[in-house]
Amino acid sequence: MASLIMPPAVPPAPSFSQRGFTLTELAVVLVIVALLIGGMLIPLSAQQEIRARADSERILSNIREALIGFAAANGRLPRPATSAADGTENAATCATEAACSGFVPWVTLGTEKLDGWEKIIRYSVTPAYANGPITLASVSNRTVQTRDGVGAAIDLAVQVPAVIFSQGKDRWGTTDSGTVLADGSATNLDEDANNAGPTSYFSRQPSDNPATAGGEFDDIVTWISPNILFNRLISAGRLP
Ligand SMILES: [Ca+2]
Ligand SMILES: [Ca+2]
Repeated sequence: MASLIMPPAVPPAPSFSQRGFTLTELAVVLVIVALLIGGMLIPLSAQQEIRARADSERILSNIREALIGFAAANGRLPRPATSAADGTENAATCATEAACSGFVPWVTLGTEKLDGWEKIIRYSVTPAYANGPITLASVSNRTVQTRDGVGAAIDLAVQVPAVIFSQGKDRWGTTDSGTVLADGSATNLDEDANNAGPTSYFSRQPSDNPATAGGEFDDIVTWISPNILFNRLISAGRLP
């Protein structure tokens, strides 16, 4: 009788949870945990610094676009802000180069006032581009230099209508409430030049080394190309 023959007992297969982890698996898990903790321990200050820098670059880019839009709508660039507390453009035309160098007119432009370190964004514009309508004959006079391989100052951009920059995390800057922050270095010549303006600026790789040419540097400098500006003004029907 076939029904009396019992099938052989099959032992249940061990489930994953029952057999536990092998030493190899544990080692892999420990390595992954170590990597995760290591990633979190990349100094928080360094992560914040990277974020503040990226924020500042995005803000400067937005402001540059807003300036070009303002020029398309008005035929000229705006003058700097009235003051650290008043972000409307200065009502008075710029009588000097220095009068056309100050803070970005954030209210007039509808842009951010502060960079990633809560410092007011700086702005310097050629008076001829801010006091009246821009023509194809308008000559802009801001310059941006950098440092070559041996540390000499070389031109990066000349005849620039406007320069927009952040003074970075350290050395110089103005807080939201208008407090001017200390320079704090006798060797940061390129940052000193940016702070003083009004027509010559530096854009360089960041450095904490006082002995490097131009000294310590963490400013983020951007500018408007005259040719892009002319192009946009022609597209807007502001120039022939
Ligand atoms: Ca700085
Ligand atoms: Ca200095």
